[in-house]
Amino acid sequence: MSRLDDAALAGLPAEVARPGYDRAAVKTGVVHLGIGAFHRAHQAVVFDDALASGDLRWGVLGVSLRSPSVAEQLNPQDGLYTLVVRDGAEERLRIIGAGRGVMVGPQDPAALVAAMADADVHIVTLTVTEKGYRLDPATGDLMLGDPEVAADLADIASPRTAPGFIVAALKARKAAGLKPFTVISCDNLPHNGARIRAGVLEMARRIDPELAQWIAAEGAFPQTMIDRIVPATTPDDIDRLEARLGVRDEGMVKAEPFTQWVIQNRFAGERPDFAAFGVQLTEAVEPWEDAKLRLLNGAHSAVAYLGALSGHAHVHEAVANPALRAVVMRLWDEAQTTVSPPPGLDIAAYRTALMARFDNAALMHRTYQIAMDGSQKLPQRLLHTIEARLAAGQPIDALALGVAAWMRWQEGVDEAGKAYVVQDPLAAETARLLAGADTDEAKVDALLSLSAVFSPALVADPRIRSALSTAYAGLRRDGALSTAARFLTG
Ligand code: CS2
Repeated sequence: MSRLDDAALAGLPAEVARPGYDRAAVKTGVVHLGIGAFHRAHQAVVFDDALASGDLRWGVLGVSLRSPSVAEQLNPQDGLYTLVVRDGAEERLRIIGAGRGVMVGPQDPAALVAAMADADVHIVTLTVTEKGYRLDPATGDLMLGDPEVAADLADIASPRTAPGFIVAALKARKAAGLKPFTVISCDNLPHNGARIRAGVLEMARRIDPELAQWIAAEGAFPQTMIDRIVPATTPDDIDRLEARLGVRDEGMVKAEPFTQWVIQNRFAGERPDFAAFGVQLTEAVEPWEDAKLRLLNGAHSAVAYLGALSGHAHVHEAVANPALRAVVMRLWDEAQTTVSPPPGLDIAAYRTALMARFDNAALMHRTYQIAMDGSQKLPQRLLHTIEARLAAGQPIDALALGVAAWMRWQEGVDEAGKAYVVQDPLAAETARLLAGADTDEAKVDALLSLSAVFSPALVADPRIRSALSTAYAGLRRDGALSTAARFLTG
């Protein structure tokens, strides 16, 4: 079967939307670090909209910082792929043409730095996941002990990390008399702009203080809130799409209809007319970010651990269980008192819409996928919310159950006795801590000693220890559904 590529576009079924602009005339204005499914279903669509409007400056060079797999999917397809939007029985197909190919960082770091230093590039976006920033999750400091960070500091001409590539490219731009590009973090991190800025400046300062000063003065690292549920593509999704397209698309992504991008109105140079393509530009991103991280992502993580432990493979199946749905509702009751909704956001309506998004059965969003990297996700999704609730003297039962479920998940065996791989940068550490403790309380205490996850102030609060111990003991003794069932009546 032949692959999707430029030559195949004309022969696609009529209902498939496709680029109406001259792809050969597109320039590369954006470099995206970490080209996973999320970028392809979210930011790339906005740049594709910009191209479709006739502004041909916004082609996207994708970058993988590790594996060549996305390059192998997209490069033979002239950078093209299908966005499959699923809602109930409805499925809409659109070919995204913004992609200008994919480079694999480790294959030729210097070539990537040169590409990022090109005068046509105005924006560098990132989705490198929480751990890709090389920042301590609890303190936000650059992890100088990370061997790849150390390697970047020793030889910035041949970087390995996301902050390293940004520093190296900014260094080259300064030397060439160019402006910096705007760096737009699109990961679910609180203050994502300030975080990547701090990491980049710290690294630059250690390499060349003048470079750091220039970046601080001329660069821009806007804060963003990004939102779209984009489950990992499965081989079955690819086969089904092939049957509809008549060509094979190894780079397809699937997503829900909802999409939102809020960007702080701060740029170092050129940008597309974002507002014309549905992006919200504002000075105050934080209220959007808090609401999204604490309501959507907080509930997602809690449901992922509780659901996966109790045998629910997908989010829509987990939230169809009344006890787990009740946990989500209670978690939202708890979290919503800690957020100040931005103008235009009605929390009650937001909650209703969110539950409908979780209920979208056509997405097949795996709980296991969301369960990944929990140690990196807990602070912004559940722990900051817990801190705010405790400071106000308010109960934290549902939030604590979410955290306890993460602790229980670290054991690597579900309630049916089935073993799974705990995918988390701290997995070896959590396994060691759990193995070294014998009682439920000791296990909770052992995990609370992870200073990269739990802040000292939180750990010192007896209320968190007791809430976690109760919830964790309940999970181990009665299982997730029975433990969750208390929220049905309470
Ligand atoms: C999810 C997010 O995998 C996860 O951790 O919670 O990817 C979530 O789907 C997105 O943030 C939605 O915008």
